[in-house]
Amino acid sequence: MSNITFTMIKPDAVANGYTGKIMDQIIEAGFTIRAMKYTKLNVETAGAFYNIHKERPFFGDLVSFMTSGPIVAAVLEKNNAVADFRTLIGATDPKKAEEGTIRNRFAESIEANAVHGSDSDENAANEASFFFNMFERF
Ligand code: 3AN
Repeated sequence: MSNITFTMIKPDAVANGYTGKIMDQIIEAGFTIRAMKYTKLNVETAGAFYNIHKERPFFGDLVSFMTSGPIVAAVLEKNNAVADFRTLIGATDPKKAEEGTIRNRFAESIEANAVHGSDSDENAANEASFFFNMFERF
């Protein structure tokens, strides 16, 4: 059972004005914000963040999409955070995301899919410390 997960509101959702609605749905679902920032990835930082996907055919497109505009990064706390957050956001492909999930409500496509959510406790810890130092987490 993990207590933290890491999320990003991706450039599509920020540009479409959904930041507030998405954060509201996250908080309503019982997550507490432990760190948050509005920032923009560049080719180097996005490439490092998605390093595990570097051999995938969509890697180049993913990096250019994720650097196309500002994002909101956050560390969230809740019991069973990783699994519960992935349930809240829905499937990677919004066409397959369940009704009412964040991706069902706000995502455009499998690439522009509104939010990121860590897929394991180990990745949650790594991703949180990639974005936030100890003075930025409360
Ligand atoms: P998730 O974000 O649901 O954990 P991953 O880790 O498989 O999904 O993929 C990371 C990101 O790569 C996705 N959020 C999505 O933006 C992008 N992605 C995944 N699969 C594809 C695909 N087939 N085509 C384009 N982009 C993809």
